[in-house]
Amino acid sequence: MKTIIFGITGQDGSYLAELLHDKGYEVVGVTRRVSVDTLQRINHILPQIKIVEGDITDAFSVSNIINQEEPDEIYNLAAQSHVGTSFKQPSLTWDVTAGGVLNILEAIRYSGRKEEIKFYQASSSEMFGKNYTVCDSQKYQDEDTPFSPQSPYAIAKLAAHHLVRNYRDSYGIFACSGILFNHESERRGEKFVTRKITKWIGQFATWKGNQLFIQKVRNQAGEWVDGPSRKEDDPDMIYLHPSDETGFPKLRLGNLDAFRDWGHAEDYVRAMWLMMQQEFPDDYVVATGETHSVRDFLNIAFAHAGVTEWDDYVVIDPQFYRPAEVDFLLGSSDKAKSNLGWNPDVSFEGLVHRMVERDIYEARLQRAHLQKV
Ligand code: NDP
Ligand code: GDR
Repeated sequence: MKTIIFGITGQDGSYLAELLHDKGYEVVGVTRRVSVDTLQRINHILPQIKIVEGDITDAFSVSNIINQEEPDEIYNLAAQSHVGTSFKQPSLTWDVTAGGVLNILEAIRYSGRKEEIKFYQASSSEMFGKNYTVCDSQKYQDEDTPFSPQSPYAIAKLAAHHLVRNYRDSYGIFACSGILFNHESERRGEKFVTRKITKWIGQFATWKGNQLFIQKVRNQAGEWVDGPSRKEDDPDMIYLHPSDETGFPKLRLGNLDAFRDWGHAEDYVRAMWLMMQQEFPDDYVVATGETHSVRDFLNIAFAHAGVTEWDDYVVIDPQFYRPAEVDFLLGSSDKAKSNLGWNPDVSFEGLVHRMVERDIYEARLQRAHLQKV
């Protein structure tokens, strides 16, 4: 079996490449030319996979790759995937996240092998936006919940979602969409809220050799007191000692009251593969069935690093608020559970703990390295 993964350098792409390689697939990953190294997440499996250059907004490169490689399965994980950024770069988001999918579908349609290629599209819970279903006073989203996208990203994903269904119905292409709820990991992009938090904790933990978290600090009078001391003139910085000239910048976040259904990416790429092994293509919600606020995430992440009161470490910054917000996501994966036999293995707490531990470890490693050079 041969597969093409668009978006192989991303969080999900790296886990999916590992999974498919372990299952014996010949894996071809598509990467675009950028001025920095984007291969960090797949460096460890590079010798076992093939990398080709392409960009999903370039229809010619997409169809050339599909024609030359003759894959059995194509996974499209490529997107401008940051919701906040989509408000700032809506046109680019549209071209990549919606237009790119059309390019792949058209390339499959005219490949001369459309009956032999299976296609997976990464749809998103963001497509539900503010909508949810209510049953027995329980709020949730499933495959029957109407969509109400709230951002250029979600609108582009919804256009792509409809394209996939349309190409399935019109041309008989085995095309399916996974409506995946938020999934994170130690490899999550650093601009998403979960990783932003755990990365900050890791950096702060190792700042000046801080044995995170020092709950007792000296105040101006030289007495040991609870919590970080602050210089009056700069409330955005943390000073662990009154004599500190330079402080550590506080963690700056936006809306802490948004609720998300957060799982681990390793579980979610397994669901993608399972969808592609079915006799008929279909769309599936993939979620844990639990919802937590950003505030809950902060509570567990800081607690795991030894801090129960994190208010003094966090600043609410309006620049991280979005023009329109999605307040509540909680997915029901009953269909995926019964049809695919899929269940998540990693709990919410387990996810947060893994991310915190890895970021503290990596920050310490980096610090140890810096001390040697
Ligand atoms: P990432 O942002 O980590 O990865 C996105 C990938 O898309 C990267 O490999 C990126 O390449 C690639 N890419 C971006 N633009 C282009 C382009 N023009 N041509 C080719 N490749 C491009 O996302 P995730 O791994 O988290 O998510 C994977 C997919 O699933 C995305 O489509 C996302 O929208 C969707 N999704 C994600 C969820 C989540 O919670 N993670 C939930 C629901 C849906 P580069 O490295 O060069 O930037
Ligand atoms: P989301 O993820 O928008 O759900 O999209 P993100 O982690 O960006 O935001 C989650 C919630 O946290 C709030 N928030 C902040 N978000 C970011 N990024 N930075 C902050 O500082 C911050 N402070 C608070 C947000 O407002 C939001 O409510 C992710 C992406 O992976 C999409 O590609 C995917 O489709 C969806 O999940 C499902």
